[in-house]
Amino acid sequence: KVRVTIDGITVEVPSHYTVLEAAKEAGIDIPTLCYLKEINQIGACRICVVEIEGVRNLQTSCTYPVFDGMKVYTNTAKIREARKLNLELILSNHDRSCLTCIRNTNCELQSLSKKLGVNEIRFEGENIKYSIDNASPAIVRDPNKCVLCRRCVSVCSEVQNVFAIGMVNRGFKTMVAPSFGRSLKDSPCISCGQCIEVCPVGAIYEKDHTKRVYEALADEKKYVVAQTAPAVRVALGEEFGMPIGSIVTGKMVAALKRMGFDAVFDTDFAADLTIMEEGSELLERLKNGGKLPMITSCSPGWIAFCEKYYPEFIDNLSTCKSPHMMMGALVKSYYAEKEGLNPEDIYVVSIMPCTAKKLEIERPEMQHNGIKDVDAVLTTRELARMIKEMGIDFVNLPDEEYDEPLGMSTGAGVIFGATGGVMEAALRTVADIVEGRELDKVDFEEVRGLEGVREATIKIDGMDIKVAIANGTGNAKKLLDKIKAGEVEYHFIEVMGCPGGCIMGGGQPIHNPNEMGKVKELRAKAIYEADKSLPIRKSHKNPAIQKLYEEFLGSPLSEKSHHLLHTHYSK
Ligand code: HC0
Repeated sequence: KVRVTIDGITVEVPSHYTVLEAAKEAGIDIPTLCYLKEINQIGACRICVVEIEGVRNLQTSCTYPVFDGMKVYTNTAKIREARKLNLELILSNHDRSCLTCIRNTNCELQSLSKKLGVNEIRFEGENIKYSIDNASPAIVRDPNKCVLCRRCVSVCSEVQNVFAIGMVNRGFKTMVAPSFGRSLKDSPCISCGQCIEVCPVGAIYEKDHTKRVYEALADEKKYVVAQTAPAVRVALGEEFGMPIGSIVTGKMVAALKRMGFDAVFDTDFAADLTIMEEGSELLERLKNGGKLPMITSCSPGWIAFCEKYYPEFIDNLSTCKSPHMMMGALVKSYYAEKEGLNPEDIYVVSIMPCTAKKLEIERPEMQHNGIKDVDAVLTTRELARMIKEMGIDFVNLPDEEYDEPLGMSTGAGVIFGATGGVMEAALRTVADIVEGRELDKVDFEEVRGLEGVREATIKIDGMDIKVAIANGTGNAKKLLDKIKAGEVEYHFIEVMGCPGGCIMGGGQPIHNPNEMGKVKELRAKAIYEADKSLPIRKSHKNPAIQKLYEEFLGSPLSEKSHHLLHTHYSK
């Protein structure tokens, strides 16, 4: 440990700390812009500059290491002026159309301008007008808003190991972009949207689907169905100032009904259905020598990563479509039949914490007879925007119930939203089926947690089932490389494309990315609370699922199931 004095306050901190970390320990807030703890500590924006006694020039506190006896000043006139000037220079080359910006009122540049007392624009840069890259089905990139902080580049490469974007050109022409002037659409981008979550401004955001949903809602011929993903219910409230980790399922359903959706269903129902199909597929592969390890296929960011970087694992993927795609297929077949609706008149909107779902619904595998399973995907943020635009007082809404029959779900369905949840839900059902009785065990704590890669061995009917879980594609890479090297062997693997699973999807409410650890914990806690609060917690016990098999599908892996609920990805 070393002793450091910052603005007269002395603290003892580990010797590997930076000045910024030491200041935090001393309760001193140094403003930052490009800083992302451990991922992007590069001193690019020079907002966090400080004075260090005995050291020439101002230094960036996010990069400067502490030393014993160090004396630091964070709040002198010289520092305040330098920070303000640095910010003004960033603003000089920024498209300052704040009023119409997607991040208006939730922008770090905006709040920093206020904090540092910028009250006039003194300088103008070259302000080259770039075209907006909106060719990708999921992600839009606006270089005019970019402040070159490089957070997105770091997350894309260091965390997700995707390397879709980097720094190109020099001087005023410097920008963040895919290589060779390509669009994101033609880059290795997997549409996970983790770049959006860390962008301090409105330079990168999801492809808008609100317009097409407004149009569908206004079209009298259309029967418009909403379905809500597990992770949305534990995050949507944040957009309305509610505490992080609030469970707002009932209010969300009430809001969707007021918005004019004809039916509101729960993707958790389809998650239960996925467990029936995927659990059966696993047992089938175990019994008949099928391809192992079987790897979950519900995260479209992960699927895109697998296709682009690990095609040799494509046959390991479960053939199950992701739950919301299964729901779309069922609404346009089972539900349409039941209600006497023409599938062509049904418009399915998935409310998702995910940006890659926008890519997924466009895949040719995800349609039948030219009719798409799902027509639009709204992120949690887009739904919140629509609720606000429609003047709905979300916080004071009563709790309302999903519609039947596709609104009934279990605790196993809801835990899909957190890393390890699909695995746990599958184990709850597979264990009962293999043992041939209903086990008391519901919680499989051994697969929970937030670490990037986890593994466990689960004993079921005397058999050792070896499982692993990876969240974030960078962690998936670590796991797959070990499997390829023959260092580890598993029967079943869950991979989710985003670190933390869907609760941390690229479509979720945006907070200061340096506080996301806490956000992740609180949202995950809420997911497991939601699970505990439900009367039924195993997918195969869901009466609506049982009825679906009786009335329509026959049995898991039946011909009809294969036709509607399964697919194949090709190399
Ligand atoms: Fe997920 Fe899903 S759990 S991917 O994370 O499997 O997005 O929340 O909706 O489809 O159910 C996201 C969340 C889903 C799907 C489910 C799965």
